[in-house]
Formats: sequence, structure tokens, C-alpha cells
Amino acid sequence: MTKTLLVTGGCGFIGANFVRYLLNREADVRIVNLDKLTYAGNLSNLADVAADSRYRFVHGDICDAGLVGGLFAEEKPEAVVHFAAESHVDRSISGPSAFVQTNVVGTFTLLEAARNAWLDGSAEASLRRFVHVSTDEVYGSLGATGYFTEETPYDPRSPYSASKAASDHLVSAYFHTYGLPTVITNCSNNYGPLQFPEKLIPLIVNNALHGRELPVYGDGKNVRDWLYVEDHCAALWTVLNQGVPGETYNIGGNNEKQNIEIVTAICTLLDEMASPLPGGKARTSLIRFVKDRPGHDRRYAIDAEKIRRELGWEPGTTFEEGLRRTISWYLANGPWLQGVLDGSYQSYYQTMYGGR
Ligand code: NAD
Ligand code: TDX
Repeated sequence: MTKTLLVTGGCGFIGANFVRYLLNREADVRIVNLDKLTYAGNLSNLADVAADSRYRFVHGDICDAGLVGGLFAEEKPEAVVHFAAESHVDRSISGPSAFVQTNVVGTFTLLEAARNAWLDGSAEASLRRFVHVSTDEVYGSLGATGYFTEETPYDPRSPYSASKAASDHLVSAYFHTYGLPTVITNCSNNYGPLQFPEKLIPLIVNNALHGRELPVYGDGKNVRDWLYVEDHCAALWTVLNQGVPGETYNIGGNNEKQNIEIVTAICTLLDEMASPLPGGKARTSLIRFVKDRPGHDRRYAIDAEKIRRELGWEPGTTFEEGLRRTISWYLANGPWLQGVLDGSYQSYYQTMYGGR
């Protein structure tokens, strides 16, 4: 029987990868994608599935209660997979308001519509799962050792992570109070095709490709745990099908790297895979250490033992393979990259990096 999933934010980086992942693998899935098309949402990310009869795009805001309630009534989704968010930490520092609006108020609006559709789990209710896609940043910052587990107390430090933490708490409250069958996932840094070039990896790929300076914050020794986006999609599909309501699952790549290691690896791969820079100079010569991000979390590292043990998910892509695939994708999709480097990107870049 065909399952209808309501996906929010399906035109963004992870959402679009997830929609494509499911439509390519699961014949009996129908996806309704609700997306506001902010600067981060791009219809071309799903252009090749737009005509698929199992796919419907709805242009709208998750904060619009009338629209969201109407969609639940009309589509009667079996599951919600909630990606829609403002997702970039630096933007949350310069303009936190949109983060509170979409991440907190938007999640609340979606939960209210889901609660109405849930009808206390009666037989007529179609809704079976509400998967809330969240981040490891809600746990705060680690020192040199240790890992985030599902029991780590929340300690968000940026307006972005505080807004995601607030949304996680609301989701959890709807499980405990109303019995809504929610599952929360807290995932580490994703990378891969379709990522907007404000995040570290695509920003460095784009700049290094064009011989521009490569801004590394602070001493470059902050650590992130990187997960290839397709592995995250597989984890979310596993959680959607097997996750236990009320539970949280940490998702990570078991792949800690300092930022400077990432930037250096990209330079080395691009020197090998792309046209040489003028004079044949190495791309590592473009690296510039710049003023640090305020409140920059030092280290994130996920303990993903629970999802491995209970649901049998593990990452399948090594970092070397994932980074090579990611760079190949950006090299093969120059028009996509050019398309997102529009005027608003140029002014964002100037504000964020000019004179830094
Ligand atoms: P993204 O910024 O690339 O995409 C966000 C999408 O949400 C865009 O399509 C945008 O148009 C849409 N959107 C924003 N506000 C909306 C609104 N009010 N109504 C409807 N749609 C709206 O984000 P991403 O990197 O794909 O992240 C997706 C989710 O995963 C987010 O919830 C994020 O917090 C979480 N997450 C991301 C990472 C990561 O490394 N990127 C890691 C862990 C968790
Ligand atoms: O130009 C840069 N230079 C730099 O040194 C940028 C954009 C980033 N950095 C550093 C900051 C971080 O230590 O690289 C690291 C990664 O930065 P981002 O790509 O901005 O990701 P991060 O802040 O770690 O947050 C990401 O992972 C968790 C996503 O943006 C979040 O949505 C997700 O929840």
C-alpha cells in the first residue's frame, strides 16, 4: 500500500537528498513536499523528480497554520519528516529572528496540525510517525575527549542551536502530553551534493575552484564529525520505519576532523581533479585564518551506538570516498553552483567575510 509522507523543507540540502533517495528506492512511497523556498530552498534540486506522479510540491510556510492544517486534512499523511529550518549558525548570529520564527514557531505549528490529525491514535487516524530532524549542536561543545549520547544534557550555545533545542523540547512535549508518535534524531555535520555554499565544505570547494581565499575561522582546530548525506538519508528511513515513539536517536559518521584538515583535503583533491590554478600554485596557498565565529563550539562528536545496536544502522561511506564524490558532483554541476551564487549570495558573502 502506498504511504504518503509529508516532508517539510524538501528543497533544501538534506531534504532534497532524502526525497530523491526515497523516490529512487521505494516504489510505494508518495511524497508531499512543503517548502517556503527561502534562499536555501532550490526547486532545481528536485527538477528531475518534479513530474513523478508520486511527488507533489507545495510552496508555503510551515508557520502558516491554515495551510499546514489543510494539507494534513487533504493528504492524510502516514508520516511527517520535518527538515524545514533556518540552518546556518553564522546567519543565526547576525539575524536570529528568522530562526525563532521557523525553527520554534514553525515546528509548533506543524505539531499542532499533527496533533489534530493524530486524534489520540484512533483507528481513523492515518498519522503514524512524526520524525523531527535535529542536530548534535543542541548538546553544546565538547572538550578534547568524550561523546554526545542521547543522555547528554542540552546546552545549546548559538541562536541556531537554541532554536533547534527549543523545537526538540516541543516535539518531546507532544509525545509525553498528547501521545503524538514522535521520534527525534540528532545528527552531526552532513556533507554531499546540493549543499548550499555557505557551509564549510561547499564554500571551500567553490572558493578553491575559483582561486579565491579560503577563510578558516580561528585556529582551524575546531572539530566536527562529518557524515555523508546519503548515509543520513538511510538513517532517517530506518528511524521512520523502526524508531520507537518518544525515543531520540543520535546519528553520526564516527569521523572527527579538524576544520583545517578538511580544508587541506579539499585543496589536495581539487589540485588533482580540477584545472590547475594560474602558475600551477597549490590551492593550500589560498588558506587564510580569519576572525573566529563568536561562541564557536570547539568540538562535536556523536556516539551513534544506540541506532546501531537497536535499529542496525551504520554509516556506509568513508570520508575519503564521500569527499571525492562530493567534489566530483560540484565539478559536474557548475550551472547549479552558478545558479545559487546570485546577487543575494554575493552580498551575504561580503557582509560575512568582507574585512574579516
Ligand atoms: P537547508 O538550509 O539546506 O534547507 C532548509 C530548507 O527548509 C530549505 O528548502 C528552505 O526553503 C526550507 N524552509 C526554511 N524555512 C521554511 C519555512 N518557514 N517553511 C517551509 N520551508 C522552510 O537545511 P539542511 O542543511 O538541509 O538541514 C535540514 C534539517 O536538518 C534542518 O532542520 C537542520 O537543522 C537539520 N540538520 C542539518 C545538518 C547539516 O549538517 N546540514 C546536520 C544536522 C541536522
Ligand atoms: O567559512 C567558514 N570557515 C570555517 O572555518 C565556515 C562557513 C565554517 N567554518 C568552520 C565553522 C565550524 O567549526 O567550519 C565548521 C563547520 O561550519 P559550518 O559548515 O557552518 O557547520 P556548523 O556550524 O558545524 O553547523 C552544521 O552542522 C550542524 C550545520 O550548519 C547545522 O545546520 C547542523 O545542525
